[in-house]
Amino acid sequence: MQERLVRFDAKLAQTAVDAVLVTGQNNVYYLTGFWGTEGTVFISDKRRLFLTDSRYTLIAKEAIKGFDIVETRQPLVEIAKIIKDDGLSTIGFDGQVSYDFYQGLQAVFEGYQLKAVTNFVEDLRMIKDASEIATIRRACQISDQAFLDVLDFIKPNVTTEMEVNHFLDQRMRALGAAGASFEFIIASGYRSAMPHGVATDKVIKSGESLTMDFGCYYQHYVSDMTRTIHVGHVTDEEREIYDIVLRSNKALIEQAKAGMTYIDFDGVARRVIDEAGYGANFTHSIGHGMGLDIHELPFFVKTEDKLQAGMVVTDEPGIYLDNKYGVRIEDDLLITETGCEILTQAPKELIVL
Ligand SMILES: [Mn+2]
Repeated sequence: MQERLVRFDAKLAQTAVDAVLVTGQNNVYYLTGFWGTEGTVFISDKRRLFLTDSRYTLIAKEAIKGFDIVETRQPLVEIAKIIKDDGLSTIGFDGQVSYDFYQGLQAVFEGYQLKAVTNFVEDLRMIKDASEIATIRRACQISDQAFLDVLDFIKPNVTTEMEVNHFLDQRMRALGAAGASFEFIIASGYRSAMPHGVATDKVIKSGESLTMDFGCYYQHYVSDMTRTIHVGHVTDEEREIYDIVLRSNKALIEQAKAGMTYIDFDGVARRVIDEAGYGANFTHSIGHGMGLDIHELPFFVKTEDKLQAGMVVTDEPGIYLDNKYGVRIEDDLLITETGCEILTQAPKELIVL
């Protein structure tokens, strides 16, 4: 936590504001270790304030080090009082706050210049430290185990998508997860051609494919994994499509490392699918960063930005054939100086149940 505050202070020194107000729950947690719905952080070069109401004061005093803890139900008003004589002129805030909140800021901090510093903390969160990596690794292990277990649970022509959804959710909780990290995508047969087809009451039939995109929260961090399996039997075309997607996923694992541009990160995987003639059927980005949020920086828009060691990102190529079926395979990768480490270890050679 101290290391994170050191990085925060260094970024503050390089940014054209005198202080930053942090209000997002995950960002507050990242900086303080406090988890709760009511927490506000204010950091300038003179002070570190943490403000919460009486429900959380004891928790905050136990969890937080290096901040003055202030009990109040009006955090903004209280901050304005405390910093009155600090000589600050520009206050940074998260540009993703609501318009109502912004109006509140304007009223309370009259006389200060307010400046949106969107992604100030999210930029720091891109590079994971050792404890974050250990937590994400455990979240991935829980998903890996749930995947192995669901293979025994699925009965062709009997089990529904929703039952698979519930099984994965409950199994991961039993293994220590706090819950699902997003609304799972459990799509069988023709529905698997929808990249974001959430579970329905449809029965999974023999001869169909089944895409399961799921993950859990473990100690506030996420896992995010996709496996596609076939049920009953598999055609030559299905085998071929699966092989292309798997080769795409693996090609990226081979090459991903710190220093690679975002364009290349997407391009390495996409090239395999393009060359096989299915470029038009790979309709989404190769992946995204993950951590406290299921989707967080970096996002692989086509820029010359470079991967950095300590990023945790997904590698999730797919091919979707409308009205037929689709295949996606997703792993979570830790980027290192020399390559990457695969955090999701569930089998991904073609499985036919
Ligand atoms: Mn994903």
